[in-house]
Amino acid sequence: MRISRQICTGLLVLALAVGCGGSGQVRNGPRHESSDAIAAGRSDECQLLETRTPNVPDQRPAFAGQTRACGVTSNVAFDVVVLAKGLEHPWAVEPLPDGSLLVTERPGRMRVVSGSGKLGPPIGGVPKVDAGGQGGLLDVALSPGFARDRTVYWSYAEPRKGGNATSVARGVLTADYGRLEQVRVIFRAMPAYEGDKHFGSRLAFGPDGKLFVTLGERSDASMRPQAQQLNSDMGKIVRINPDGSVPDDNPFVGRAGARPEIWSLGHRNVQAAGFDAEGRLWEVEHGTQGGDELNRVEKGKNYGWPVQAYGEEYSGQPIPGSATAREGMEQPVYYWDPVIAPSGLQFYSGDAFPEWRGNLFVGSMKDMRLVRLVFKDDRVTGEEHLLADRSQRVRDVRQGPDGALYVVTDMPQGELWKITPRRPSSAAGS
Ligand SMILES: [Ca+2]
Ligand SMILES: [Ca+2]
Repeated sequence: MRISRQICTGLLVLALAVGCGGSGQVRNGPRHESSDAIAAGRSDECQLLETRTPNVPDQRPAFAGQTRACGVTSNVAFDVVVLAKGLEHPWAVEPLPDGSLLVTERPGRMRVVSGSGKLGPPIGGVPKVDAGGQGGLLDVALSPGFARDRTVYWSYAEPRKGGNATSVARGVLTADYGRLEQVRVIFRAMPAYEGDKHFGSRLAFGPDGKLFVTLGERSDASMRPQAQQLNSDMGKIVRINPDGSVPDDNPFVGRAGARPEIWSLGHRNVQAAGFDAEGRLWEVEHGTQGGDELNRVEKGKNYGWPVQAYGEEYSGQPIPGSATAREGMEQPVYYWDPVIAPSGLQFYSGDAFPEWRGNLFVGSMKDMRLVRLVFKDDRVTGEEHLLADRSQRVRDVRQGPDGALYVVTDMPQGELWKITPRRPSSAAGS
């Protein structure tokens, strides 16, 4: 091991953050290698968290630390309370001010679960969804003024002429949580398409009061090019006013042939988006195999898909016409090869876990865990995987007003978890 570590160190410039197996050797077992740390300009060694062979071993990151960060350990003791069970493919959890939680179930139901775990009945007034494949009732978000206006926003696969597409509706939640009233569809992504994949669909209100909506490119080869086309919402993040109208200061307002709601382009399928403590938008998107990405999203920028990407087709073939770096396109801040299949994110800012402040939590469906990322100067410097022992697909993670983290799992009998600091009286183990 000592010899291999020295060799790794010697090769660090070539190996960069894919580790010393970058030339394609099969690598087995845990390694204690220092290529990431040293390539990132540090003299300390670190243990890589990801030790599996990359899907595309000969691809090279654009900068040191863009993939395979050092493994880090929280040393934070926490309890996981299972607040609800038997949820059918829950897609989103949204904490309410009174300590209860709004949850969506993909077949088309929205419910409230009380802070003590009482599962409410389906809320009335939710329009029909096109449930099938990845489609159905998807995200939910509270109006920034929810305490006054009781308004709730949700995204869903809407049945349309010609197929379906992602839409956003809003409604006013009655005081008894029984119904949504004054329901109105405020946004319809265009065009419709006959398919059941890549609806995107996270909703995030910015500090500017605008609603950001993430949209997938519908997956099929015929639809992919639309991620680069400004006359389509596919593969975009859009920015709208809370009533669905388009803000005047969007980047493509007034450009002939461009849809004015577009904020950023070149996305594949974004199911995780949110704002950091500085009010900046980040997203995590599904790549093909070997290409999941973390991006910081800026106005009018192009994030590359399908002509700039890491990874390869599920067949193992190269992505046609794609390179890992192109002029004028944004590099991901971080990428995963192999992928984690990310959904849901939360920058932690609460008081319950001071050690986690500023960290980014991301759900992993494929590997069935909660991913924690540590940053320095907007680069990922550490990664930890939590809750892997539960073997459930983590679909969404949100911070409650109490500083607890709330997680839903995408299973036929999915669960809602509450993660809190370990009480002194509780048993050892997490
Ligand atoms: Ca949400
Ligand atoms: Ca990209």
